[in-house]
Amino acid sequence: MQKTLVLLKPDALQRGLVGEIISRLEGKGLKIVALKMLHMDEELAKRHYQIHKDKSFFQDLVKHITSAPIIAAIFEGENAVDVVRRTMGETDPALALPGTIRGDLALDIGRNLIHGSDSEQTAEEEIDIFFSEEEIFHYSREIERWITES
Ligand code: IDP
Ligand code: MG
Repeated sequence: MQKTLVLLKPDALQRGLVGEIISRLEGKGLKIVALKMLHMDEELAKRHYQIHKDKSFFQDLVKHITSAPIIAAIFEGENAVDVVRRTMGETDPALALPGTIRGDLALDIGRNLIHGSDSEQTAEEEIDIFFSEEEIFHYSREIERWITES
C-alpha cells in the first residue's frame, strides 16, 4: 500500500489547526501509520527542501519551517500520494480550491500549513529522512473493507 509523508508546518500548530487537518486526511479514509512532533533544525530543513535551494524563497522557507515545532506523519492508502496532494490543494492558497485544506484554511503561499510528498519516489526518500523503521506501524483496521472495495 502506498505511503506518503505529511508535515503540519509551524503555522498549523500555532493556529490550532492540527486536529482539523489530520481529521480531513483521516476522514478521507487514509490510515495513520506514523506520527510525531519535532522541531526541525536548519540541517534537516535544508535537506528536506534541497530541491528548492536555488529558489528566491528558500531562506524564508527554511526560517519558517524551523521557527517552531511541527507534526510529521505518514499516511497510507490507495494512491495516498495523489490523494493527499489533492486534499491539500494548490501550493498557493489563493489559488487552492474551496474544499481543500489550503483553499479553506490558508491565504499566503509562505503560510500554507501542510507539506505532502509529490511522488511515490519522493515519498520514500522523505519518509526515510523523518522516520526510522521502528516508528512506522503495521496494523490492520476492521473498517478497511468499508473504505476500499478490493
Ligand atoms: P508544495 O508544498 O505544494 O509541494 P513546493 O513547490 O514544493 O510546494 O514548495 C515548497 C514550499 O515552498 C511551499 O509549500 C511553500 O511554503 C513555499 N513556496 C513555494 N513557492 C513559493 C513562492 O513562490 N513564494 C514563497 N514561498 C513559496
Ligand atoms: Mg513540494
